[in-house]
Amino acid sequence: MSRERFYITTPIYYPSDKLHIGHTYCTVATDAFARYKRLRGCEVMFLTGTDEHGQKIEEKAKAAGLTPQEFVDRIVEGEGGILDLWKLMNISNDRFIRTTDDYHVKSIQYIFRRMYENGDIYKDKYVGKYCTPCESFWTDSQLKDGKCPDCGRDVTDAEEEAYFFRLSKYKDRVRELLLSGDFLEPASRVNEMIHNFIDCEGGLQDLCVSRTSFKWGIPVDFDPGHVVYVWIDALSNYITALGYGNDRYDDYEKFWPAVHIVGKEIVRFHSIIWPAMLMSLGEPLPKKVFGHGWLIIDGGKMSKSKGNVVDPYMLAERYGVDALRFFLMRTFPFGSDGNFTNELLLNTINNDLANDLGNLVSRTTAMAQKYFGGTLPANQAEGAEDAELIALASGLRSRYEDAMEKFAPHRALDEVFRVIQRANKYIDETTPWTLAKDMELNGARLARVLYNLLEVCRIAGVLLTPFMPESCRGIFEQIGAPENVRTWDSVASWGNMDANAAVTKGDALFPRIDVKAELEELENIAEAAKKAALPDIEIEPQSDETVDFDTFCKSDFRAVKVKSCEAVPKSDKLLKFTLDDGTGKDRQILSGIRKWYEPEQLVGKTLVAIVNLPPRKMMGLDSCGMLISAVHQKRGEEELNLIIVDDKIPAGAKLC
Ligand code: ME8
Repeated sequence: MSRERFYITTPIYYPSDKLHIGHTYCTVATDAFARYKRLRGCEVMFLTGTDEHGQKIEEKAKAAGLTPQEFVDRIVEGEGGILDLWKLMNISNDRFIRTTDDYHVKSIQYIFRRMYENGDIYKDKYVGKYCTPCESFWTDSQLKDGKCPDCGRDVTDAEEEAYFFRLSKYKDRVRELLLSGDFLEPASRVNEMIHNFIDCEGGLQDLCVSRTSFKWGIPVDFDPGHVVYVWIDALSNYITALGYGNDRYDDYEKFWPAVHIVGKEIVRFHSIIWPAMLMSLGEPLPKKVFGHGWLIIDGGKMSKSKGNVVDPYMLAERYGVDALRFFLMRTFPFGSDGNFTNELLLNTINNDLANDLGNLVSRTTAMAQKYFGGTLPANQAEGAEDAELIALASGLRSRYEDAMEKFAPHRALDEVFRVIQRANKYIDETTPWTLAKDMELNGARLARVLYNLLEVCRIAGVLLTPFMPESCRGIFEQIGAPENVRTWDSVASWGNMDANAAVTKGDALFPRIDVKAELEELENIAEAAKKAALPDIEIEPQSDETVDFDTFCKSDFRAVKVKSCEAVPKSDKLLKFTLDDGTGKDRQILSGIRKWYEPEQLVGKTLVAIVNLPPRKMMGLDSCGMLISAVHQKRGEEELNLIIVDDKIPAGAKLC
């Protein structure tokens, strides 16, 4: 009998920047589903990749002084890039597609041509707004206050020749699909799609699928001025990666259709446009689209500009890949949004992993070592406390399966942890350390208690493997579980652990975290990252306000020579200058530039001061005028440079 096949995909991500915890969340979830299906014996194809074309990438590459291909290569394959991130996160994808791969390009041209030839793609005019300096087309909804969203300038009405996909033709079939069974989940998204995009005013509109205003895309081979506009290019990856329309792979018949795991903001593309494209091509429709929620921060979206993007590399390196994978799956119900906080992360690691799971394994293995030298005797005695634990653990696999089949990993984990917590309670109930006081009398009972605990560790280990592959391997090694009891079948029933397994006590699987200290540290790291993301040098924009010449002339700027300069006691900002201003009398000015200068280095220098400001007191001292500095921001911090002029300028010379 051939094995059940299962094809699962993540979205293909834009390599326009480093990926963040949100992308990691989706990929880890998809990885857990893929590993779960493999554990069940399915033949799995797990695909992820990158969506590399489009105007945004073209612009970013230009700003970085690179060709678009060089730019995406760096983000995808470069050090610390997307491939590295998935390797670090232990992602088990079978294939990785890049939309710039030759075979994909060829397939897209084939798909586009087929849809053109069957009449579902036609040429028409795209009516929009055009920004001449940016050479960009915009739709009305893209404009910001009626102006170009990039440069803020006026736009003009314009037309561009473009190809359109006859999406409207598939309206009824798509509606039917959305309403059928569980094609789109969570179910709440079905009404949202129908209401917002199909039964809305204007109904389902045809879709613009080509552009002539930028170059970074797959050329339409029969009309080379056009490039295929993103969604046909991107969505088709799910079949081109199997060999559809190319001879690179030959897995289409074998694996299609897929389950698509996507974020909620692209559910529309996957549940409406993608099925309609497949209908046009006469191909089978996807098995399912699951729209997961967003990880949000302080109630809002993560964004580079807000400087609150959470870095998965840093968290995985600090707390462990498995701990991070686990946290993401355990904490946020998969279909809903979840608020990410460092505190939640650290507390989940401490409570679930260090306390509940880690303690169960370490207490069990330590006691098996201490009381029986690592191997339990065959002579074991059941007790009254056993039944409840065994019943709960015996039914775990089917409850877990139910949750995983419904794409509810948080619920599957909840079931596992209920059993782990019950086992910890069982330790308190059976008090093995008391039993150990009289081994002759209670040795057999103690052996059974420890066997039951090892068995819970094993069952939990098997079911946690899709989430924490490495840590579970560690659990199996410590409890001495060989390969044949690490399988899906072996957790269908209780008691498959060998009674005489060799238990070893290893290192703590999940060290406890000092939450307070770590929160501070994470705060510092975030601050530093925010700073690093700031522009190197920033200068204040020039003023729009004009000043009339007479007013300007009233400001009396003079060259002044520094006779002496000293720090003002008790002030960390001020320097006190005694200046020769050409009048024959000393002038005293206080200036807040101590941070940038040593007083002695300024003595003898010729500076510029405005001398007709009213005198003011600072730290009890008179300051008569102000020294002029140039100011700019360096990585978000103000920096001042005194204007130091040529020493041949005599003291008191007027600047005008
Ligand atoms: O949309 N929380 O790529 P993309 C949870 N190239 N998930 C998040 C997230 C967050 N804060 N931020 C991103 C694209 N994601 C297209 C897809 S598919 C044919 C083309 C995840 O780089 C989520 O899965 O913007 C979302 O759908 C995806 O990243 C978007 O990635």
